[in-house]
Amino acid sequence: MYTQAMDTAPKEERSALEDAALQQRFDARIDAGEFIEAKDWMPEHYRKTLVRQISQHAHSEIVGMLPEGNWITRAPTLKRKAILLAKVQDEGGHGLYLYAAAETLGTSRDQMIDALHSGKAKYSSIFNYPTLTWADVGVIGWLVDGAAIMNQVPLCRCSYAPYARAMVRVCREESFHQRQGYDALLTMMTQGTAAQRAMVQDAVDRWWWPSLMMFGPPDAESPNSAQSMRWGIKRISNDELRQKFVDACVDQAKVLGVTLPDPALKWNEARGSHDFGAIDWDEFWRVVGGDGPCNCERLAARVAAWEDGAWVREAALVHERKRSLKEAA
Ligand code: FAQ
Repeated sequence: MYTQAMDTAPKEERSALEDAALQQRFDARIDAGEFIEAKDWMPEHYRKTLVRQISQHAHSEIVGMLPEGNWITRAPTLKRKAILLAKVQDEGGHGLYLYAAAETLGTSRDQMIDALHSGKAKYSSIFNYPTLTWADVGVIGWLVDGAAIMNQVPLCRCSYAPYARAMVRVCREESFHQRQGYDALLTMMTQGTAAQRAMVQDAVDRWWWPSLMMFGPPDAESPNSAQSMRWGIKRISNDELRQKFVDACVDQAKVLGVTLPDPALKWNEARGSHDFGAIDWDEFWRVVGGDGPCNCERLAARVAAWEDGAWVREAALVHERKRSLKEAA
């Protein structure tokens, strides 16, 4: 399929001296906080890092449609069904903005989808957990979208402009997603039965730790962070974002009337933040490595959706051929 990439002169046509000058100018622009556009020169490593992160992000959005999509037919009211339908559709849209942003870097949609389907590309660990009850849908909105916003607001200032622009729109929509989840939980906690309140607490118990893992490994064990921060791709570190998320959730949990499942969670006056317990990083790496509760199911669903959609892609191509023939005539 087509790509929107715009490249500068091929590498072999440029001298080492020219390359050094381009690199110097690029570094100066990054240091000055300027945005880099698709047509601008950029180092190959910067381009590859962006393709990796943006495509992983896009994959996360479309795989992320699956756990919640599981509940569309079983939403408790028409209002909740309409909200959930719109939310899942938004996630598909986020995937599209992000694939389009990655395409500007010279990689095709087909290459990215291939990498996902063959298991070469990563997507967020969080979507490999099952949605067992309706409360899980609310908790995904509150915690998973909440973590996503915490991580993604700084990406609106990412040095690569097409990614930053996509993130502005994504973040606006994510904040509605977070609120609808919180609202669904609040309804169950304040107007629901004891069984519904227990269902919410159970969902919080299962999603809390995986939500903290969404921010990625600790800074000291994050191989990409230092360079990505130097380039202004990431603006705030994995650990700092995780801490901000924990601090924000504590009060929200109090208002909801749920307990966060961490006995070590407590306010630390000296740090002005909450201390929290140890994250099970073995579990995180197992899930990232493909051995989570739903990895096989998620990938199989994506591959099946791709195969089932082949006729739509063929029809779109035939339609486009006919349209351009007509135009030429
Ligand atoms: N899951 O060196 P770092 C959403 C990998 S969207 C799986 O720290 P980096 C919306 C990482 O890729 C959620 N893998 O890496 C929604 C790297 O592997 P690689 C997705 C993870 O890139 C809500 C390795 O570990 N959001 O939720 C994870 O500097 C509800 C070492 O890590 C984004 O993608 C993980 N959790 O930092 C949809 C945001 N964490 O590639 C539906 C953009 C790390 O070297 C319903 N991405 N890894 O082989 C980012 O901000 C960054 O890429 C991080 C990771 C922070 C995720």
